[in-house]
Amino acid sequence: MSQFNYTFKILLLGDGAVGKTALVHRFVHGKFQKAYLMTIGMEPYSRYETINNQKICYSLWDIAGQDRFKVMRGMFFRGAMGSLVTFDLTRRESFNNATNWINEAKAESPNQLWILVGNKNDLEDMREIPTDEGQAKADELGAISYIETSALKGTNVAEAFHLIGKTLLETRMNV
Ligand code: G3D
Ligand code: MG
Repeated sequence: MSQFNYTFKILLLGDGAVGKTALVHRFVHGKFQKAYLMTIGMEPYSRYETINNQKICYSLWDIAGQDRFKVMRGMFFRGAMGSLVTFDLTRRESFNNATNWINEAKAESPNQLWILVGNKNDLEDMREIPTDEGQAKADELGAISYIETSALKGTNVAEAFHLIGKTLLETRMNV
């Protein structure tokens, strides 16, 4: 028997350099690391928590964003229950591409829940995407939420993962 009541497979998606590895690292290890190696293919992480007396394993799949890894991504996407679709608040292109990311992931696991994450909100002077635009896109594409984070400062990072975890737990416990 598993020591967990639930294991949630959650993907980190988004263009290269939006901060996926920094976010997952912040959530799992509680700190920001200055220099990251570029993610090759996929890097697995896990964190365990008890929510509503249920032992949860977050199985986090940090997916490489670069186009050259595209061929191998489909197999990582299979069976995903949730995604953090991440963009960089200071780079509009990464915001536009969020649509492609969720479409690509939903093609493999259509029933997953996802949230739209605008990362690097510590760089307020360089911001290109206003909050209401992020919120509008999340609503339009059917995300359960829009959240702005800073992996550097730690702002809203745990909240983003918990939002997915709690919603998954509620939907699983009610079936
Ligand atoms: P990725 O996994 O999406 O490819 P990384 O992105 O986590 O490797 O981060 C890419 C770059 O953005 C890194 O900078 C990292 O330090 C920076 N970064 C990540 N999150 C934040 C954040 O919240 N705020 C700020 N200011 N920077 C962030 P380098 O310089 O190493 O390329
Ligand atoms: Mg990475």
